Amino acid sequence: MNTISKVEGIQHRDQEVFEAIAGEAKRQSEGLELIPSENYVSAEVLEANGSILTNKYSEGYPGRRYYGGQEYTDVVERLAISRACELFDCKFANVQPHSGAPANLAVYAALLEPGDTVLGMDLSHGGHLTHGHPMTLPAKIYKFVTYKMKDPETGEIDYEGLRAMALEHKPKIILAGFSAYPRTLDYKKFVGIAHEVGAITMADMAHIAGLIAGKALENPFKYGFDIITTTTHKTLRGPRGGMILTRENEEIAKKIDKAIFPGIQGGPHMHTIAAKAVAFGEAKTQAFAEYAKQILKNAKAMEEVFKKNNIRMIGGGTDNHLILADVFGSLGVTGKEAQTVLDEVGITLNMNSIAGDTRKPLDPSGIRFGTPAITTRGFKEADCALVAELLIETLKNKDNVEKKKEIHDKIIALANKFPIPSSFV
Ligand code: DSN
Repeated sequence: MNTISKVEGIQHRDQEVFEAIAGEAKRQSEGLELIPSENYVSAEVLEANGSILTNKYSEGYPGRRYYGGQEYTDVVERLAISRACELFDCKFANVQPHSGAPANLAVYAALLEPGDTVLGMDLSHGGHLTHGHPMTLPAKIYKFVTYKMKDPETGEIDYEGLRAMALEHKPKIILAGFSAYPRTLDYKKFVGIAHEVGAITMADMAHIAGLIAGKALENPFKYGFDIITTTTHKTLRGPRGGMILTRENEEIAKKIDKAIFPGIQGGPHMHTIAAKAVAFGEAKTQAFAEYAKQILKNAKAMEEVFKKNNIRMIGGGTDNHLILADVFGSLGVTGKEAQTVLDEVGITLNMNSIAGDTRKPLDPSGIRFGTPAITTRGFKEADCALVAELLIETLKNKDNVEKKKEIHDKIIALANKFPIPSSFV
């Protein structure tokens, strides 16, 4: 398979789309990607994702499909399933979810009746929209109650509060997981509380799946969690997609399969499933384990620089791949201003609300950033410390055009030292 000729094809036949892809390739290559949920896939993942498997309809599951011609798609899906189970030490995997939101919806649909209760982390304390934000479909069907951090300065979860909520609301599912939380969770406590109230335990590990696969962070299954949902494109470094893992309960796994298809999805995206299989194969290697550990070391190096500059971090720092910094409280720069000015110098991250934020979500007090993507490019601790210095220098000089130009040149020079692993333009 020759990816170059494919792109020459686009270049010659559809200049408009080609130019947009080429522009994005340049942006990804010359800028520094600090959005903690983004990453760069390998050439092999990209190849599988761009393969002719996109032509195939495969409703159903391996060995029981509704359309003919499945001899190769079955191989691909079985490989993805068995590799996922080996990687995360569980018995069942559904690799069909198109992304994290449908994966979470499918678990709710599989295990809850309308009106049933889920206890998850509050969005403003690091949880995710799909854990019950009022504007989402699940929140219109099910009842969500939330727990919070005990103290945003340490990041420790309020486990007494969580237990009290569980005893009061008797949730069917207790959900651990986050998209903007920098500390580790005490999975044992979650499982203990769930057992007290007869709840199923679900971990949404979308952000940290790669860190768990690489054994840099602990696996919730080790503590008896029932279900894990995840995306496959963040730290796991696979294609854009989702996955649901069930530790050992076959009845739950069967309900989840039915909830995905025919419940909420139609034909699986077999090209993406092939790319997931390739990514899971990569995640089993020693090189990936080293990558996962380096992500954490790099985040610590950035934490040090933020500490040295007296910039407040929610949770006081990080145990994982991300940092949530209160730039409004510490530097008087809003999250939106920070995101915009950093884009100007070639650093991409996202504005983010922080616990107790007095500002609005579209112009919050915080920024969220992390190290998965730059670690893939080969950045080590000293490089990440330099990035953190440049980031802070930019915020301190947000109106100084000359200074920003100087920083931008430094960012391009730094980025050019670390090529992105795969791009077909
Ligand atoms: N959008 C993802 C993130 O950035 O955390 C979560 O869905």
